[in-house]
Amino acid sequence: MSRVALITGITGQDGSYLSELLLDKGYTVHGLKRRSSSFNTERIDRIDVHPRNPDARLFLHYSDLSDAGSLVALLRDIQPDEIYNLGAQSHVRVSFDIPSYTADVTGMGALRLLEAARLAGVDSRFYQASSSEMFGSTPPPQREESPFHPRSPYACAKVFAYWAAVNYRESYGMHCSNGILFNHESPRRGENFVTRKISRAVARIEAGIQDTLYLGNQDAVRDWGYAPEYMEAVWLTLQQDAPGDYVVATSEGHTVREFVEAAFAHVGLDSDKYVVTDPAYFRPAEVDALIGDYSKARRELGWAPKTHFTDLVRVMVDADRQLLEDERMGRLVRVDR
Ligand code: NDP
Ligand code: GDR
Repeated sequence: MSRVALITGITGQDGSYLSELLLDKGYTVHGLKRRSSSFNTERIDRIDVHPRNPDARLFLHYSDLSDAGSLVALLRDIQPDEIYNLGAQSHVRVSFDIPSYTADVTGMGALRLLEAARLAGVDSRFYQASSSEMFGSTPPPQREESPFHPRSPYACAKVFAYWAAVNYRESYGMHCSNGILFNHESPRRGENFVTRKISRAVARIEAGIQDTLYLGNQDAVRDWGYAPEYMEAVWLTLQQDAPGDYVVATSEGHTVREFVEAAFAHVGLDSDKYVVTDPAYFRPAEVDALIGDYSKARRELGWAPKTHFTDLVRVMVDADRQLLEDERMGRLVRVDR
């Protein structure tokens, strides 16, 4: 019998990579998708989910982390072995504009899903996508024991969700684990996160169809890893006999400015000629430096990052150059690079 997983946030960057990883391992994968007025499954469209396909092992269901009843019904019907809660309003800057919504989906959504699992009586392992943003102003290196000091509504919501997962573990003996993931990027990263915004702009500037890249704070330090490798750590977390909480990171810090310079240099351009600071992208409170210590993940999960900063920049810029080329040639673009 193949194992069964439920992924919330399956249409996002991480959900798309995780679903591919689980399908490769023989799982049957169920994903929660939101009702939207436009198509929102672009990242997973390469996987055949048509109900007429007798071999399909990926199934999508309309639901929402704000809708408790639908979550209970889904869990009762699917009876998953593993639940991966990746769904969230995940943009930190936007969370200052829609704080209540962010708290409801990113924070309360996790609690609703935990409670739905309990009420549905499923015997599932539970993964909560926690974030390095929870450390906020706590200086690096941040590890599992480092204090949380969230600096945005998003981070506050993630702290709530983190403790909800711990609480269900302690209260009901559920196998609930948190992955405290530091920033991880890929060609599938949303275009309004800084790395993808930069890689896309570099490709467009090189092609002569964009003049300027407007950015906010370029002094922030982040620990950027490669998303597909982080999904390996996510899966490994739920394969442990005992639940636990794990920092997943590369332990390398770079400023946004360094990312910008490396990306422009990769195509032989000087970033100083194209980048303009726009205070509109500043945040009411910034997180200055996040650099994770992933020793526990290395020790207990046997996980370590393989792709480091320079390669990550190169992979992202080259993917956006190719994407642009495909668009210009009118080729059918599959988002599977
Ligand atoms: P994305 O923003 O790419 O994806 C978020 C997913 O959540 C999308 O599938 C989105 O659906 C879904 N979603 C949004 N609102 C709801 C809702 N109300 N109900 C159900 N689903 C919803 O994020 P990532 O893939 O980058 O991140 C995955 C998770 O990991 C998130 O929880 C994020 O906060 C967390 N995380 C991410 C890190 C990173 O560096 N990427 C680092 C640490 C934590 P739709 O496609 O319809 O918008
Ligand atoms: P972050 O990622 O806030 O770390 O959250 P983001 O890429 O949005 O910002 C990283 C840093 O870059 C600075 N920055 C800009 N950011 C954006 N988006 N746009 C800009 O124009 C810009 N200019 C400078 C930011 O101020 C910040 O310091 C991501 C998300 O995936 C979260 O869901 C996740 O939890 C954390 O990573 C870990």
